[in-house]
Amino acid sequence: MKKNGASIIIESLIQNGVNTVFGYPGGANIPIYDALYGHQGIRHILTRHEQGAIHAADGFARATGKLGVVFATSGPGATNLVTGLANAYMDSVPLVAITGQVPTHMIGNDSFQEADIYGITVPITKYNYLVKDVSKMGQIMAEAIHIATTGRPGPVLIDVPKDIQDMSAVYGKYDVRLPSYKPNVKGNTMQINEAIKAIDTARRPVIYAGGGIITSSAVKELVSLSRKGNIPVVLTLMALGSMPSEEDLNLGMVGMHGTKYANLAVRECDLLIAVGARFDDRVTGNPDNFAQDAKIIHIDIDPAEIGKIKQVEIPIVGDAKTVLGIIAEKVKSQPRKEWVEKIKKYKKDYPLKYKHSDKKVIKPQQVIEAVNDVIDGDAIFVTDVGQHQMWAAQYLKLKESRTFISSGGLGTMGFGFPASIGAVIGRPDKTVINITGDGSFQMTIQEMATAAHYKLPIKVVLINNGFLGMVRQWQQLFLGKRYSYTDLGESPDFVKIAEGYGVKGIKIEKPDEVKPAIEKALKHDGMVLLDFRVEREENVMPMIPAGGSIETIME
Ligand SMILES: Cc1ncc(C[n+]2csc(CCOP(=O)(O)OP(=O)(O)O)c2C)c(N)n1
Repeated sequence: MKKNGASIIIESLIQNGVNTVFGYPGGANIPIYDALYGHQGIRHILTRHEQGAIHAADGFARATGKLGVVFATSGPGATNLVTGLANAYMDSVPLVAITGQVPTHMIGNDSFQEADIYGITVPITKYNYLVKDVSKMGQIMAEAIHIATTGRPGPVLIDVPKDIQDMSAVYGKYDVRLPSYKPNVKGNTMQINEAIKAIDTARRPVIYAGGGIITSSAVKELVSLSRKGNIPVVLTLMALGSMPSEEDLNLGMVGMHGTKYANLAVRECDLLIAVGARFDDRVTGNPDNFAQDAKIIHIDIDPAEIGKIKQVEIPIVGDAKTVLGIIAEKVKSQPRKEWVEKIKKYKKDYPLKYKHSDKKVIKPQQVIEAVNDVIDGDAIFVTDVGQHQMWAAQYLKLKESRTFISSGGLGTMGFGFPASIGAVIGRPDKTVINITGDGSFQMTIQEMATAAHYKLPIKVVLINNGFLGMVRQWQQLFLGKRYSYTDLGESPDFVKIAEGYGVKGIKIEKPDEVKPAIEKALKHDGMVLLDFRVEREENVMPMIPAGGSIETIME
């Protein structure tokens, strides 16, 4: 059957199980929006900014495990997607972005709202296309979705000139055959056997789990390997939630703001089993000193990650779930009593801690603890970037995967609130809580209009310290308190802003009001913005300074 390019886009999405799209229209994608008009198969969420749309699509993908899809027009619409694409690329999120482009014959003429989004996004997408022939539209859609969602997931951009959207072609069924793209899922048997032998003979092994555990749904396999071999687990920011916080052998986050016991375990291990993790500098500090006495097994679906930062003795290219499944089944069950006792002692001796306030000022950590008390891990938490993000990562109690959503690799302020929109659209059965800072929230604050319009019951926990807190912390610790342009000055009236957008706002200034306010917000049907005025100069501890190691830890 013949369809125009715009309808082919919509039909391919539906055929591939996509029923939710986030986006923003403009001159160059009018035909795509026209194809959507009155369409029953796809729900389109209109945000207030393209950055909001792409972070929402990203949050939707992270919360559900499904593909996120975003539409934007040419020029400024497309360039507004750049941060979101880079964000999804760094965190391996499956996303397809479809941008309108000026008509084919006008490309290269500096036409109105023309930007070479194909060229701009080459380094921040897994793959990208400029469609020049409508007869390829169906095939390109099938390929793009396949590439975005398989192997190591990532964002794919398809730039579609307006005339291609209007032209017609036959639309059928498409096989994806990409000879040069074949992710290796199974892993090499000899290397897997070598890994099993190394685990069986290790006395002090540690599993270093990354976001790949969540992407490949390897949670069960991870927990089973840890329990069977009595192997402690340290998690990256991206892997939080992949092992229940309550699990004894879960040592929480590792790295710059990780727990001291997680970092000590890595320092002392004789075998590091890295799975779906990429030895990011916020984890390793100085890579030479990271797990310096350990043999390293590295399991990753992306061969480019292996050996990139750290020399590895046993490389395994494969899917985390498949490979861990085999390893967990075959390793010997071992008590490893001495090692486990040592870890338990570290956990007891070096707990996360902060000075409780004199009852007059709210401590940010106390807000997160109150969230735990009220929610008991039964929510999806979405953070922004800064101190509040690290406190959330340290203190939140989590029960299952896909319940901690955060911008890890790019560290994008302004990600959290729109990503919460995506999360709540994808998981309407869950309470969605955005933990944010006054700096981050103001970067995409306009999306409150989207939340109000679609009646999305997001609860925003705003840790308001009046500072760009994380930068201020570095200025305090390393630059002798030279607070250069990090003081945000007088806070705006967030309650009034919330009310202006048609949602509820509550300002909280006293420690004993913290918990009741969270309870009240949860009882309220719609969105609530909780503006917690907290201690202005609290620091995130422990901290291993950039490029440092456990020896340089600040507590
Ligand atoms: C888009 C963007 N710009 C700048 C930064 C650098 N940066 C990292 S954390 C931070 C401060 C964040 O402030 P806020 O959101 O208020 O959170 P807090 O650290 O106070 O909890 C800044 C400016 C960033 N990560 N992202």
